[in-house]
Amino acid sequence: MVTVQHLKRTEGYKAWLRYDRIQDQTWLSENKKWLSSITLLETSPIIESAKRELVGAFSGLNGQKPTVYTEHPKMPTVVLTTIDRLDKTFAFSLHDDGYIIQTKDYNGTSSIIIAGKTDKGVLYGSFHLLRFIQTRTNLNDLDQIENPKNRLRMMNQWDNMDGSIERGYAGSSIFYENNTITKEKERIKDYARLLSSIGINGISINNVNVHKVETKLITEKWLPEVAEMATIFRQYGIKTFLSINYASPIELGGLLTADPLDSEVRAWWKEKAVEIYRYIPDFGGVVVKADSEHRPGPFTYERNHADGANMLAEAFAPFQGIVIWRCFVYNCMQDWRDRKTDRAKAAYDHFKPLDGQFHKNVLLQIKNGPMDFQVREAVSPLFGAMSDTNQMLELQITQEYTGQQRHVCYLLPQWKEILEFETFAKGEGSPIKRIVAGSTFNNELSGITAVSNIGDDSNWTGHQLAQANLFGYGRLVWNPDLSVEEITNEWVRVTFGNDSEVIQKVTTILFESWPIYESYTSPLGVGWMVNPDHHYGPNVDGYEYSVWGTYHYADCYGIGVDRTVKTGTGYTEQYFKENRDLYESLDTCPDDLLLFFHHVPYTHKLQSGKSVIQHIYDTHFEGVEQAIHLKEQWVSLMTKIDSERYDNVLQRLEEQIEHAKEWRDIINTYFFRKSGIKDEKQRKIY
Ligand code: GCV
Repeated sequence: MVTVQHLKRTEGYKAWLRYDRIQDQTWLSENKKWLSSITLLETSPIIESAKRELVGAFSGLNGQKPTVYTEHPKMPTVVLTTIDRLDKTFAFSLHDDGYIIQTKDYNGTSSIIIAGKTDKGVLYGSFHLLRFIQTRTNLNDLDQIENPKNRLRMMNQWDNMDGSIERGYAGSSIFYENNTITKEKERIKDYARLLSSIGINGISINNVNVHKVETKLITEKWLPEVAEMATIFRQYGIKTFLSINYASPIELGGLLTADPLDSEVRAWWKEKAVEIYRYIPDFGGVVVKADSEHRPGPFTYERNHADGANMLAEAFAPFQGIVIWRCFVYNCMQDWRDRKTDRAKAAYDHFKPLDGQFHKNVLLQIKNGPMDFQVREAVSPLFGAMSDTNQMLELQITQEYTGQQRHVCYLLPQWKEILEFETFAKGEGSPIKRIVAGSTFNNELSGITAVSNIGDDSNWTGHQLAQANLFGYGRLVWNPDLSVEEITNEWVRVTFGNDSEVIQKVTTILFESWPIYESYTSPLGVGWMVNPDHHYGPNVDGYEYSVWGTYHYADCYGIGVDRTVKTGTGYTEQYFKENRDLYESLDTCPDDLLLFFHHVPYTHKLQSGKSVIQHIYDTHFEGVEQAIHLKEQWVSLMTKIDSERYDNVLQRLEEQIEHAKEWRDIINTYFFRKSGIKDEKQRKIY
């Protein structure tokens, strides 16, 4: 069995927390003095974590363990403290998780002061200092103030207690095995370190599909061990949440109903909350998938989602617990003859009428798109549509529809587009990033969450380059105003070092990867076209003829879903006017979402000037060529990257090329046969 001690020595396991001996003599001559001591003006379990990180890192970077003081030594030192302990010259306005890092003479000693509003800020600031060092920043005049833009910065694990991970592509769960909680907690601690280093402050530790065994996580059988995990995360400033089964009062409590308005059901949840908080006093709250994909929910009792969520909210409110209620509610068994039902409309239809009815401690979790984490889809019109309701954005780091961590697909550019999307909810200046940060409607609760992409593979994410998605997620959620370029540059440097050729090439590979993946998979925003169930690989009609019907309506004349008000499902109506008009008209609908909004003939001319069919052929041929080029760029870095990580990426890029060819051929042949229209460039189509 591979032990964590062994894993710790592997390159992939270190991820971006790597502190190899610094060889850069120029940098050392200016900055080495900062690596020899740390001063703790106070302590707490979280500040102890910060100290451990700095001691471990400085030892590696400098080849010598730093001295730890509790009072200012008469030598340059890194000071860890909460800001209130410092004098009036430190009058900064910090949020709870905010911090400053300043190089300054303090108490007669030259110091790098890391001062947080709370101890969590101290920890985040310490990780920030380490990034400065890893990117060889001059430490002699630091002056940084950081306040996270999002209060809740969460991670959702889709881990099951049998050790499997729903949509997991990097091995088995690090949390569970054989229907128990794993005894080996070291890896969970290392995960907590990774998450905390990028600013994550909440985690729900089990799948939103809560099956029989996991339903019991909120019972005394498992709560002591859940509490142990919560202790690990707490030391890194992360609150623990659980996904719960809406029908728990029946399954655990022996009640005959889970009706949210039933007094016994309400009393059952209240007692349950008391019990949970007895074990975990700072428990974050619960995540709920209800009335979704066959999971139980309030609809069974002819109640609505506000009834369901508020019942739980009442139980958790006395402990400041929150109820994160997912809006992924739709009819997953849509009949192909029914051309009016539109899955894309469902969340808005269910939730918008309930605006203003949810309790203060309910937070609605909305997937970025109205369908399901496709390579490209429109943004959910629910963002900004509920001015009196707390909203949270859900992204998917795990690459369910974007290559399953066998293809490189860097998702930051996609997330950035989503965050910057102008909803016009309160006129111009209402991008999604402001709505979910709570600033557009002054929400007390708000934030961003994402489905994690890690498992027990030695490098956490299966594909070494998929680590960039995890890192980038945290950094972007901390500050959505950061550019993708800044975050990417940082990740490449902290992961692969500061060689300019490595930075340039890895950055290029990452930046090109999403457009390339899109080009050889499903075109023009139509989505799906994957094998049902596991969702890997091409199958154009996979969902067209499945009971889980999700349609693109391709026939011999054309393709796409007519979602217009004029002739289609009326989905475009759900957007604010500017976007509704943009998408409704064929003249203005952006090419990349054309088939999401319109059904058009294959001969339809895109804004690019090409016909739809020629666009499909061209992108599929070009996508494969570009995938080959990704590999060429990687190969040119062979001597500059350790063989473990080099080989991991090389093997996956080779697999990606073969798989891209399969996508190309299946898609092109399908549309050639359907349309009967030849490729203008007469390339080989089977
Ligand atoms: C956890 C999609 C995925 C499911 C997932 C679901 C959800 O349908 O394929 O695996 O279930 O989304 O987000 O609830």
